[in-house]
Amino acid sequence: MSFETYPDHVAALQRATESILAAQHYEALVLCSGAPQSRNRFDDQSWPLCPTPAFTHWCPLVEADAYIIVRPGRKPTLVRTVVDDFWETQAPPESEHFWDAFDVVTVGPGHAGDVLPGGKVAVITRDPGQAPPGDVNPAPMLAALDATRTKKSAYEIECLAEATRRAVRGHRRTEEKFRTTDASELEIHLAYLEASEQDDPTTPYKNIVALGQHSAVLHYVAYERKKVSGDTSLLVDAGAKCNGYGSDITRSYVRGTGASAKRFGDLLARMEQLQQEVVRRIRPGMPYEDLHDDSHRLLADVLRDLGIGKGSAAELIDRGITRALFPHGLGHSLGVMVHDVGMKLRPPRADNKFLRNTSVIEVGHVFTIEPGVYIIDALLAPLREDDRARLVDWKLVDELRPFGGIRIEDNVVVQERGVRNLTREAYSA
Ligand SMILES: [Mn+2]
Repeated sequence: MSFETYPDHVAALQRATESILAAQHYEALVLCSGAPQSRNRFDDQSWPLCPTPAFTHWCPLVEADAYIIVRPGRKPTLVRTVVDDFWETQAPPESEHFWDAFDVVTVGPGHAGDVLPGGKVAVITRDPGQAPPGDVNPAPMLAALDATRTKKSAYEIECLAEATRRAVRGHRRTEEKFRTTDASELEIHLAYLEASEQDDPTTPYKNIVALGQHSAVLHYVAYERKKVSGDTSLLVDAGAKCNGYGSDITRSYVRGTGASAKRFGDLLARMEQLQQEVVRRIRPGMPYEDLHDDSHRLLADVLRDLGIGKGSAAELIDRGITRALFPHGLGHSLGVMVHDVGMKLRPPRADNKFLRNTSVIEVGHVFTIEPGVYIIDALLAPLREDDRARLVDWKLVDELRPFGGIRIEDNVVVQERGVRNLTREAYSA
Protein backbone atom coordinates (compact mmCIF):
# COMPACT_ATOMS: atom_id res chain seq x y z
CA MET A 1 0.00 0.00 0.00
CA SER A 2 1.05 3.61 -0.45
CA PHE A 3 1.23 6.00 2.47
CA GLU A 4 0.55 9.22 0.58
CA THR A 5 -2.76 9.58 2.36
CA TYR A 6 -1.26 9.42 5.87
CA PRO A 7 -0.33 13.14 6.21
CA ASP A 8 -3.93 14.11 5.39
CA HIS A 9 -5.17 11.62 7.99
CA VAL A 10 -3.00 13.20 10.69
CA ALA A 11 -3.89 16.74 9.58
CA ALA A 12 -7.61 15.93 9.85
CA LEU A 13 -7.08 14.36 13.27
CA GLN A 14 -5.19 17.47 14.39
CA ARG A 15 -8.06 19.74 13.25
CA ALA A 16 -10.73 17.55 14.88
CA THR A 17 -8.75 17.35 18.12
CA GLU A 18 -8.17 21.11 18.23
CA SER A 19 -11.89 21.78 18.03
CA ILE A 20 -12.63 19.16 20.73
CA LEU A 21 -9.97 20.72 23.00
CA ALA A 22 -11.47 24.19 22.47
CA ALA A 23 -15.03 22.99 23.08
CA GLN A 24 -14.04 21.16 26.26
CA HIS A 25 -11.62 23.85 27.51
CA TYR A 26 -8.39 21.84 27.53
CA GLU A 27 -4.92 23.09 26.61
CA ALA A 28 -3.57 19.71 25.58
CA LEU A 29 -4.45 16.05 25.03
CA VAL A 30 -2.12 13.22 26.06
CA LEU A 31 -2.77 9.81 24.49
CA CYS A 32 -0.96 6.94 26.27
CA SER A 33 -0.10 3.74 24.39
CA GLY A 34 -0.39 1.73 27.62
CA ALA A 35 1.71 0.11 30.32
CA PRO A 36 2.88 -3.53 30.25
CA GLN A 37 0.23 -5.76 31.87
CA SER A 38 1.41 -8.70 33.95
CA ARG A 39 -0.12 -12.03 32.88
CA ASN A 40 0.13 -13.39 36.37
CA ARG A 41 1.33 -11.75 39.57
CA PHE A 42 3.42 -14.84 40.35
CA ASP A 43 5.68 -14.61 37.30
CA ASP A 44 7.37 -11.94 35.19
CA GLN A 45 5.62 -12.25 31.80
CA SER A 46 3.44 -9.55 30.29
CA TRP A 47 0.51 -9.74 27.87
CA PRO A 48 1.30 -8.51 24.35
CA LEU A 49 0.56 -4.78 24.29
CA CYS A 50 -2.73 -3.74 22.71
CA PRO A 51 -2.47 0.06 22.72
CA THR A 52 -5.19 2.53 23.67
CA PRO A 53 -7.35 2.93 20.52
CA ALA A 54 -7.11 6.74 20.55
CA PHE A 55 -3.31 6.32 20.37
CA THR A 56 -3.42 3.84 17.46
CA HIS A 57 -5.74 6.21 15.61
CA TRP A 58 -2.72 8.53 15.20
CA CYS A 59 0.15 6.11 15.04
CA PRO A 60 0.66 2.35 14.52
CA LEU A 61 3.56 2.07 17.00
CA VAL A 62 3.03 -0.85 19.40
CA GLU A 63 5.31 0.19 22.23
CA ALA A 64 4.65 0.43 25.96
CA ASP A 65 4.81 3.81 27.70
CA ALA A 66 4.64 5.90 24.55
CA TYR A 67 2.62 9.13 24.52
CA ILE A 68 1.22 11.42 21.86
CA ILE A 69 0.80 15.05 22.90
CA VAL A 70 -1.65 17.14 20.88
CA ARG A 71 -1.72 20.92 21.35
CA PRO A 72 -3.42 23.61 19.25
CA GLY A 73 -1.24 25.03 16.49
CA ARG A 74 1.69 22.67 17.10
CA LYS A 75 3.02 19.57 15.42
CA PRO A 76 2.09 16.59 17.63
CA THR A 77 4.82 15.14 19.84
CA LEU A 78 5.52 11.42 20.14
CA VAL A 79 7.26 10.55 23.41
CA ARG A 80 8.96 7.13 23.50
CA THR A 81 10.26 5.44 26.63
CA VAL A 82 13.47 3.69 25.71
CA VAL A 83 14.31 0.73 27.93
CA ASP A 84 17.88 -0.49 28.10
CA ASP A 85 17.15 -4.22 28.26
CA PHE A 86 19.35 -6.99 26.90
CA TRP A 87 16.66 -9.63 27.53
CA GLU A 88 14.03 -8.42 25.12
CA THR A 89 13.52 -6.29 22.06
CA GLN A 90 10.37 -4.84 20.52
CA ALA A 91 9.17 -5.87 17.08
CA PRO A 92 9.80 -2.93 14.72
CA PRO A 93 6.70 -1.27 13.23
CA GLU A 94 5.76 -2.80 9.86
CA SER A 95 6.33 0.53 8.14
CA GLU A 96 8.16 3.78 8.92
CA HIS A 97 5.68 6.15 7.28
CA PHE A 98 4.48 7.87 10.47
CA TRP A 99 7.66 9.24 12.10
CA ASP A 100 7.75 12.53 10.15
CA ALA A 101 4.28 13.47 11.36
CA PHE A 102 5.65 13.90 14.90
CA ASP A 103 8.33 15.64 16.88
CA VAL A 104 9.84 12.50 18.40
CA VAL A 105 11.29 12.72 21.92
CA THR A 106 12.86 9.79 23.76
CA VAL A 107 13.09 9.49 27.54
CA GLY A 108 14.34 6.89 30.01
CA PRO A 109 11.97 4.68 32.02
CA GLY A 110 9.81 6.72 34.40
CA HIS A 111 10.86 10.04 32.85
CA ALA A 112 7.93 10.76 30.52
CA GLY A 113 6.71 13.22 33.17
CA ASP A 114 9.70 15.45 32.35
CA VAL A 115 8.30 16.20 28.89
CA LEU A 116 4.52 15.79 29.29
CA PRO A 117 2.56 19.06 29.48
CA GLY A 118 1.20 20.60 32.68
CA GLY A 119 -1.88 22.83 32.96
CA LYS A 120 -5.36 21.80 31.86
CA VAL A 121 -4.65 18.44 30.23
CA ALA A 122 -6.91 15.53 29.28
CA VAL A 123 -5.20 12.13 29.48
CA ILE A 124 -6.60 9.11 27.60
CA THR A 125 -5.31 5.71 28.62
CA ARG A 126 -6.26 2.06 28.94
CA ASP A 127 -4.38 1.99 32.26
CA PRO A 128 -5.93 4.71 34.47
CA GLY A 129 -3.94 3.46 37.48
CA GLN A 130 -0.66 4.40 35.78
CA ALA A 131 -1.74 7.62 34.07
CA PRO A 132 0.37 10.79 34.01
CA PRO A 133 -1.10 13.93 35.66
CA GLY A 134 -4.25 15.44 34.16
CA ASP A 135 -7.96 14.64 33.88
CA VAL A 136 -7.90 10.90 33.19
CA ASN A 137 -10.43 9.60 30.64
CA PRO A 138 -13.02 12.39 31.07
CA ALA A 139 -16.28 11.01 29.65
CA PRO A 140 -17.02 13.86 27.19
CA MET A 141 -13.49 13.61 25.78
CA LEU A 142 -13.73 9.81 25.41
CA ALA A 143 -17.09 10.17 23.64
CA ALA A 144 -15.75 12.86 21.29
CA LEU A 145 -12.67 10.78 20.41
CA ASP A 146 -14.74 7.61 19.92
CA ALA A 147 -16.88 9.58 17.47
CA THR A 148 -13.82 10.69 15.46
CA ARG A 149 -13.07 7.01 14.77
CA THR A 150 -16.40 6.18 13.14
CA LYS A 151 -15.81 7.83 9.75
CA LYS A 152 -12.65 6.58 8.12
CA SER A 153 -10.06 8.62 6.27
CA ALA A 154 -8.63 7.48 2.93
CA TYR A 155 -5.54 6.25 4.83
CA GLU A 156 -7.63 4.18 7.22
CA ILE A 157 -9.59 2.61 4.36
CA GLU A 158 -6.28 1.65 2.70
CA CYS A 159 -5.13 0.00 5.94
CA LEU A 160 -8.44 -1.87 6.29
CA ALA A 161 -8.30 -2.96 2.63
CA GLU A 162 -4.79 -4.34 3.14
CA ALA A 163 -5.83 -6.02 6.42
CA THR A 164 -8.66 -7.63 4.46
CA ARG A 165 -6.34 -8.88 1.68
CA ARG A 166 -4.10 -10.50 4.31
CA ALA A 167 -7.04 -12.22 5.97
CA VAL A 168 -8.38 -13.46 2.64
CA ARG A 169 -5.03 -15.21 2.00
CA GLY A 170 -5.58 -17.04 5.28
CA HIS A 171 -9.20 -17.91 4.46
CA ARG A 172 -8.27 -19.30 1.04
CA ARG A 173 -5.70 -21.57 2.65
CA THR A 174 -8.13 -22.83 5.28
CA GLU A 175 -10.75 -23.62 2.65
CA GLU A 176 -8.24 -25.63 0.63
CA LYS A 177 -7.11 -27.50 3.73
CA PHE A 178 -10.71 -28.32 4.67
CA ARG A 179 -11.64 -29.52 1.19
CA THR A 180 -8.55 -31.66 0.56
CA THR A 181 -7.48 -33.06 3.97
CA ASP A 182 -8.85 -34.37 7.27
CA ALA A 183 -7.08 -31.56 9.15
CA SER A 184 -7.94 -30.84 12.78
CA GLU A 185 -9.14 -27.45 13.98
CA LEU A 186 -5.67 -26.74 15.33
CA GLU A 187 -4.06 -27.55 11.96
CA ILE A 188 -6.53 -25.30 10.16
CA HIS A 189 -5.89 -22.50 12.67
CA LEU A 190 -2.11 -22.81 12.16
CA ALA A 191 -2.55 -22.90 8.37
CA TYR A 192 -4.51 -19.63 8.60
CA LEU A 193 -1.79 -17.96 10.66
CA GLU A 194 0.91 -19.06 8.25
CA ALA A 195 -0.93 -17.96 5.11
CA SER A 196 -1.85 -14.58 6.61
CA GLU A 197 1.66 -14.19 8.13
CA GLN A 198 0.54 -13.62 11.70
CA ASP A 199 1.43 -14.79 15.16
CA ASP A 200 -1.60 -15.75 17.25
CA PRO A 201 -1.22 -12.95 19.85
CA THR A 202 -1.08 -10.23 17.17
CA THR A 203 -4.25 -11.17 15.29
CA PRO A 204 -7.06 -8.62 15.79
CA TYR A 205 -9.01 -11.27 17.78
CA LYS A 206 -8.68 -14.98 18.49
CA ASN A 207 -9.37 -16.98 15.33
CA ILE A 208 -12.60 -18.96 15.54
CA VAL A 209 -11.98 -22.29 13.81
CA ALA A 210 -14.87 -24.70 14.30
CA LEU A 211 -15.58 -28.03 12.64
CA GLY A 212 -19.08 -29.51 12.63
CA GLN A 213 -21.20 -28.93 15.71
CA HIS A 214 -18.53 -26.66 17.24
CA SER A 215 -19.57 -23.97 14.75
CA ALA A 216 -22.77 -23.48 16.77
CA VAL A 217 -20.62 -22.09 19.61
CA LEU A 218 -20.44 -18.45 18.62
CA HIS A 219 -16.98 -17.73 20.05
CA TYR A 220 -15.40 -21.18 19.78
CA VAL A 221 -11.60 -20.96 20.19
CA ALA A 222 -10.71 -24.40 21.59
CA TYR A 223 -8.75 -25.68 18.51
CA GLU A 224 -9.19 -29.43 18.94
CA ARG A 225 -6.31 -31.61 17.81
CA LYS A 226 -8.51 -34.45 16.60
CA LYS A 227 -8.48 -35.08 12.83
CA VAL A 228 -11.92 -35.06 11.24
CA SER A 229 -12.86 -36.87 8.05
CA GLY A 230 -16.06 -37.29 6.09
CA ASP A 231 -19.14 -35.11 5.86
CA THR A 232 -18.86 -32.02 8.03
CA SER A 233 -18.82 -28.23 8.07
CA LEU A 234 -16.20 -25.62 8.86
CA LEU A 235 -16.65 -22.09 10.15
CA VAL A 236 -13.60 -19.79 10.20
CA ASP A 237 -13.97 -16.28 11.69
CA ALA A 238 -10.54 -14.68 11.47
CA GLY A 239 -8.97 -11.37 10.55
CA ALA A 240 -5.62 -9.69 10.10
CA LYS A 241 -4.03 -6.38 11.01
CA CYS A 242 -2.38 -3.61 9.03
CA ASN A 243 -0.87 -0.65 10.88
CA GLY A 244 -3.16 -1.31 13.82
CA TYR A 245 -6.35 -1.65 11.72
CA GLY A 246 -8.08 -5.02 11.83
CA SER A 247 -10.26 -6.92 9.38
CA ASP A 248 -12.91 -9.39 10.59
CA ILE A 249 -14.06 -12.03 8.09
CA THR A 250 -16.11 -15.21 8.44
CA ARG A 251 -16.58 -18.01 5.95
CA SER A 252 -18.53 -21.26 6.27
CA TYR A 253 -18.04 -24.41 4.20
CA VAL A 254 -19.55 -27.86 3.94
CA ARG A 255 -18.14 -31.05 2.47
CA GLY A 256 -19.55 -34.49 1.79
CA THR A 257 -22.16 -36.18 -0.34
CA GLY A 258 -24.64 -37.41 2.28
CA ALA A 259 -28.23 -36.14 2.40
CA SER A 260 -27.59 -34.03 5.52
CA ALA A 261 -24.50 -32.39 4.03
CA LYS A 262 -26.54 -31.61 0.95
CA ARG A 263 -29.31 -30.07 3.06
CA PHE A 264 -26.80 -28.00 5.03
CA GLY A 265 -25.26 -26.96 1.68
CA ASP A 266 -28.67 -25.68 0.52
CA LEU A 267 -28.94 -23.58 3.69
CA LEU A 268 -25.38 -22.31 3.18
CA ALA A 269 -26.17 -21.26 -0.41
CA ARG A 270 -29.25 -19.37 0.77
CA MET A 271 -27.32 -17.64 3.58
CA GLU A 272 -24.75 -16.51 1.02
CA GLN A 273 -27.53 -14.93 -1.07
CA LEU A 274 -29.08 -13.40 2.06
CA GLN A 275 -25.80 -11.83 3.11
CA GLN A 276 -25.28 -10.29 -0.33
CA GLU A 277 -28.84 -8.98 -0.35
CA VAL A 278 -28.29 -7.25 3.00
CA VAL A 279 -25.10 -5.64 1.65
CA ARG A 280 -27.05 -4.40 -1.40
CA ARG A 281 -29.57 -2.67 0.88
CA ILE A 282 -27.01 -0.47 2.69
CA ARG A 283 -27.75 3.24 2.18
CA PRO A 284 -26.41 6.36 3.89
CA GLY A 285 -29.11 7.79 6.17
CA MET A 286 -30.54 4.36 7.05
CA PRO A 287 -30.43 3.19 10.69
CA TYR A 288 -28.18 0.14 10.90
CA GLU A 289 -30.77 -1.48 13.15
CA ASP A 290 -33.24 -1.44 10.19
CA LEU A 291 -30.74 -3.53 8.26
CA HIS A 292 -30.56 -5.96 11.18
CA ASP A 293 -34.38 -6.21 11.16
CA ASP A 294 -34.27 -6.76 7.38
CA SER A 295 -31.89 -9.67 7.87
CA HIS A 296 -34.46 -11.35 10.14
CA ARG A 297 -37.19 -10.93 7.50
CA LEU A 298 -34.89 -12.44 4.88
CA LEU A 299 -33.97 -15.30 7.22
CA ALA A 300 -37.65 -16.04 7.85
CA ASP A 301 -38.12 -16.49 4.09
CA VAL A 302 -35.12 -18.81 3.89
CA LEU A 303 -36.43 -20.93 6.78
CA ARG A 304 -39.86 -21.22 5.14
CA ASP A 305 -38.45 -22.04 1.70
CA LEU A 306 -36.28 -24.83 3.11
CA GLY A 307 -39.01 -26.17 5.39
CA ILE A 308 -37.06 -25.53 8.60
CA GLY A 309 -39.60 -22.94 9.70
CA LYS A 310 -43.36 -23.40 9.40
CA GLY A 311 -46.08 -20.76 9.63
CA SER A 312 -45.85 -17.24 8.26
CA ALA A 313 -42.67 -15.19 8.03
CA ALA A 314 -44.23 -12.70 10.47
CA GLU A 315 -44.86 -15.49 13.00
CA LEU A 316 -41.30 -16.77 12.70
CA ILE A 317 -40.03 -13.28 13.54
CA ASP A 318 -42.61 -12.21 16.13
CA ARG A 319 -42.49 -15.50 18.03
CA GLY A 320 -38.70 -15.41 18.28
CA ILE A 321 -37.86 -18.31 15.94
CA THR A 322 -35.44 -16.30 13.81
CA ARG A 323 -33.79 -14.88 16.92
CA ALA A 324 -33.30 -18.36 18.42
CA LEU A 325 -31.51 -19.40 15.21
CA PHE A 326 -29.67 -16.07 14.62
CA PRO A 327 -29.07 -14.68 18.10
CA HIS A 328 -26.24 -12.20 17.51
CA GLY A 329 -26.13 -8.77 15.90
CA LEU A 330 -25.83 -8.23 12.16
CA GLY A 331 -22.48 -6.46 12.56
CA HIS A 332 -20.30 -3.85 14.19
CA SER A 333 -17.92 -0.99 13.52
CA LEU A 334 -14.38 -1.85 12.40
CA GLY A 335 -11.16 0.05 12.85
CA VAL A 336 -8.33 0.09 15.36
CA MET A 337 -10.45 -2.20 17.53
CA VAL A 338 -12.40 -5.07 16.08
CA HIS A 339 -15.60 -4.08 17.86
CA ASP A 340 -15.02 -0.34 18.00
CA VAL A 341 -17.47 1.50 20.23
CA GLY A 342 -18.36 4.76 18.46
CA MET A 343 -21.31 3.32 16.50
CA LYS A 344 -23.26 2.24 19.57
CA LEU A 345 -24.44 5.58 20.87
CA ARG A 346 -27.67 4.14 22.23
CA PRO A 347 -28.65 0.62 23.27
CA PRO A 348 -30.49 -1.49 20.66
CA ARG A 349 -34.15 -2.47 20.99
CA ALA A 350 -34.72 -5.18 23.61
CA ASP A 351 -35.23 -7.92 21.00
CA ASN A 352 -31.91 -6.95 19.33
CA LYS A 353 -29.95 -6.94 22.57
CA PHE A 354 -26.62 -8.11 21.12
CA LEU A 355 -26.52 -5.58 18.29
CA ARG A 356 -23.30 -3.54 18.45
CA ASN A 357 -24.14 -0.90 15.83
CA THR A 358 -27.14 1.36 16.46
CA SER A 359 -25.93 4.34 14.45
CA VAL A 360 -27.42 5.93 11.37
CA ILE A 361 -25.31 4.79 8.43
CA GLU A 362 -23.02 7.51 7.05
CA VAL A 363 -20.57 7.79 4.18
CA GLY A 364 -17.16 6.75 5.51
CA HIS A 365 -18.46 4.17 7.98
CA VAL A 366 -16.72 0.80 7.85
CA PHE A 367 -18.58 -2.10 9.42
CA THR A 368 -19.25 -5.79 9.11
CA ILE A 369 -22.31 -7.53 7.68
CA GLU A 370 -22.41 -10.97 9.27
CA PRO A 371 -25.75 -12.76 9.34
CA GLY A 372 -25.71 -16.30 10.71
CA VAL A 373 -27.88 -19.31 11.45
CA TYR A 374 -27.07 -21.93 14.10
CA ILE A 375 -28.56 -24.94 15.83
CA ILE A 376 -28.03 -23.88 19.45
CA ASP A 377 -29.99 -26.26 21.66
CA ALA A 378 -29.97 -23.91 24.66
CA LEU A 379 -31.87 -21.33 22.58
CA LEU A 380 -34.15 -23.81 20.78
CA ALA A 381 -35.23 -25.76 23.89
CA PRO A 382 -37.73 -23.11 25.11
CA LEU A 383 -39.45 -23.18 21.68
CA ARG A 384 -40.24 -26.87 22.06
CA GLU A 385 -41.94 -26.21 25.39
CA ASP A 386 -44.96 -24.25 24.16
CA ASP A 387 -47.11 -23.70 21.08
CA ARG A 388 -44.09 -22.40 19.14
CA ALA A 389 -43.05 -26.04 18.70
CA ARG A 390 -45.33 -26.19 15.64
CA LEU A 391 -43.29 -23.43 13.93
CA VAL A 392 -40.17 -25.58 13.58
CA ASP A 393 -39.48 -28.84 11.71
CA TRP A 394 -37.59 -30.61 14.49
CA LYS A 395 -36.55 -33.52 12.27
CA LEU A 396 -34.71 -31.09 10.02
CA VAL A 397 -33.15 -29.43 13.07
CA ASP A 398 -31.85 -32.86 14.15
CA GLU A 399 -30.42 -33.41 10.69
CA LEU A 400 -28.62 -30.06 10.65
CA ARG A 401 -27.36 -30.19 14.25
CA PRO A 402 -24.05 -32.05 13.55
CA PHE A 403 -23.14 -29.28 11.08
CA GLY A 404 -23.50 -26.59 13.76
CA GLY A 405 -24.02 -23.27 12.07
CA ILE A 406 -23.23 -20.78 9.34
CA ARG A 407 -21.91 -17.23 9.40
CA ILE A 408 -20.81 -15.17 6.41
CA GLU A 409 -19.09 -11.90 7.23
CA ASP A 410 -17.77 -9.19 4.94
CA ASN A 411 -16.16 -5.82 5.70
CA VAL A 412 -17.75 -2.92 3.85
CA VAL A 413 -17.08 0.80 3.38
CA VAL A 414 -20.13 3.05 2.93
CA GLN A 415 -19.79 5.36 -0.07
CA GLU A 416 -22.06 8.03 -1.60
CA ARG A 417 -23.42 5.38 -3.95
CA GLY A 418 -23.61 1.88 -2.56
CA VAL A 419 -20.77 0.24 -0.76
CA ARG A 420 -17.23 -0.89 -1.36
CA ASN A 421 -17.08 -4.49 -0.18
CA LEU A 422 -13.44 -4.90 0.87
CA THR A 423 -13.83 -8.65 1.38
CA ARG A 424 -15.36 -9.54 -1.99
CA GLU A 425 -12.88 -7.20 -3.65
CA ALA A 426 -9.96 -9.07 -2.07
CA TYR A 427 -11.44 -12.44 -3.11
CA SER A 428 -11.83 -11.35 -6.72
CA ALA A 429 -8.37 -9.78 -7.02
MN1 LIG B 1 -17.39 -9.61 13.40
